[in-house]
Amino acid sequence: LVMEKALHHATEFKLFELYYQPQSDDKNELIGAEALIRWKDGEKGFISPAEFIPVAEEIGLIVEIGQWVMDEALSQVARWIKEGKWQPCWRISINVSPVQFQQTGFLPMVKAQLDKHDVPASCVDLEITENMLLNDLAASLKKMHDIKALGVHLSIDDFGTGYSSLKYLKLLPIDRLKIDQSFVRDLLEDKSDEAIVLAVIAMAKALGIGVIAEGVETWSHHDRLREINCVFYQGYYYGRPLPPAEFITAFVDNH
Ligand code: G
Ligand code: G
Ligand code: MN
Ligand code: NA
Repeated sequence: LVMEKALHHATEFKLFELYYQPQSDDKNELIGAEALIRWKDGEKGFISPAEFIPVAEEIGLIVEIGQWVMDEALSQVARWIKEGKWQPCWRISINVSPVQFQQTGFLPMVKAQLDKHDVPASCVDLEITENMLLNDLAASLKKMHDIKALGVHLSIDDFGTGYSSLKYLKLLPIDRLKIDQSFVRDLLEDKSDEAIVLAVIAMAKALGIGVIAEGVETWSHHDRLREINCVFYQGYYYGRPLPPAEFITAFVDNH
């Protein structure tokens, strides 16, 4: 209840921030960034989204918060494009909650945000999770196709941890799979995890879908992933999520 009240307050007064984490390719070139919400409470310090997003979903506030995230990320990227800090081929990845995706207002909201901001739709990547497809596959598929028709990209976040069947993969208009960090973490020690990552990369390639490995923390992980033909990467090894100005200093200005 305390958390609910604080969340209402934070949403009303826009007390959230977005941090940006770099995503790169096998030549170590930037290909985009994931926007990650941060909430700094005066007393408690940073409260993790892993803690407050589920509460926001439960009380429906996630719809408003999700809209704020999209508005903020697109204003930021529009500014960066104007300042020559963001290349049009880079993508801004935005996390979408299943609760948000299922709203009838979701597609109009995305469309309105694209109209409002000077950002090409092709710069936008929406991260959805496998589990949001379970409720009503036909309706979800239609919504995904409508989103794609706007020119926006779609990724499956935390791939491998959900319940989706492989047969959906060929149906879904998906641009990228984000291999969950749990598979990447033990890649070097655990033969099964390595086999899974290898299989996902091969399968995605055959289906014409990109793959991004998440949670890449060390050079050894990066090196092994390269050996098995992974092309896109994200993780602390390349960079942690940072506030906007620091993101630009670290990953754009100094490259
Ligand atoms: O950034 P961090 O590791 O603290 O994120 C924890 C969890 O919160 C992750 O599952 C991440 O996807 C989620 N998350 C971070 N930012 C957002 C956001 O803007 N919207 C939603 N729906 N989830 C987010
Ligand atoms: O669920 P999702 O993939 O959106 O969550 C992304 C979360 O993973 C973010 O909160 C981010 O802070 C975190 N993250 C990003 N890179 C790494 C990493 O290399 N290691 C770990 N442990 N977490 C990471
Ligand atoms: Mn994500
Ligand atoms: Na993920």
